[in-house]
Amino acid sequence: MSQEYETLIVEQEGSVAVIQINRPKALNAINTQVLIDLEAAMRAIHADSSVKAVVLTGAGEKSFVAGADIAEMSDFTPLDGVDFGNRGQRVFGLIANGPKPVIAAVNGFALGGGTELALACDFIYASEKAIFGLPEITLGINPGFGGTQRLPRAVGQKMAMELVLTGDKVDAAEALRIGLANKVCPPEELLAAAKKTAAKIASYGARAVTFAKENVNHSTEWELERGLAVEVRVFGVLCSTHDKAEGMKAFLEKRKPEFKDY
Ligand code: DAK
Repeated sequence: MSQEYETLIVEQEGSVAVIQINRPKALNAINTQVLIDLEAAMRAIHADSSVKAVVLTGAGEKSFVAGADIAEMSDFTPLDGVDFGNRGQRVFGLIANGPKPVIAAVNGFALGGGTELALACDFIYASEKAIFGLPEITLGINPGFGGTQRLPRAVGQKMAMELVLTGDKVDAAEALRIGLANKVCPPEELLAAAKKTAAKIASYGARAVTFAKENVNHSTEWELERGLAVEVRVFGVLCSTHDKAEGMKAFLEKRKPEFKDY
């Protein structure tokens, strides 16, 4: 967690890691170096048991991530495009399917790859100044970091179709209305709100949190019967843990539980 990154600022506050994407001159656009750094940071966080939740945001006041880096992509050969896409899918997969919860704190522009990055997170808190959208169609391409797959799962197929085909942007209030953002905050309160929720989740037993995240993810990937079958078995496994015994004992003794993550 003490590692330095060229394009990220990573800090730890208690059990919460805060990752800021830090290329403000390019409105935090995602280039190859951002993907390299994000992959390394997520792997370091997964390996560090002192980190139990993550907040992902953009440096500066204007932008979360204004998309994949158009200047870099403009020179891509087809194979560059494949490499960039594969790296992106790997990184976004580490966020979406990794063991630790990740909250996107969307502080400004979240366009193209920015909306896609936020969608890869477990849920989204947005500043009143946030702007979301998938404008790839206006550049002659299609969303390549999961936007055509994760946006319909978040807001429904028809709403996602309109946003993908028009490239229209939506503000924070509309993002809240369609279920893209969970909460909208004044800009100066956004990070504190995301950190507060992350700290709350981090206060629970890490195994229960990881299994619960996996189970909820199954709900959109698997058929119901399979998801239910795994859910009940996961419950059975958690019944063997210290944290289940402690959580229930603490309730009955009317005190705060002391979870140990096993
Ligand atoms: N890439 C590179 N630079 C960017 C950028 C971007 N996406 N967005 C902004 N910048 C740069 C600008 O070029 C400008 O640089 P300088 O001219 O100062 O050197 C600086 O950031 C400030 O931007 P503006 O001067 O434009 O600022 P404004 O306030 O006037 O406008 C804006 C802000 C966010 C509305 C505007 O910058 C804008 O429209 N940006 C582009 C938004 C966009 O189209 N985003 C989607 C990009 S496409 C794939 C996987 C994923 C993807 C593709 C393929 N594979 C599987 C291979 C994803 C594609 C995308 O995300």
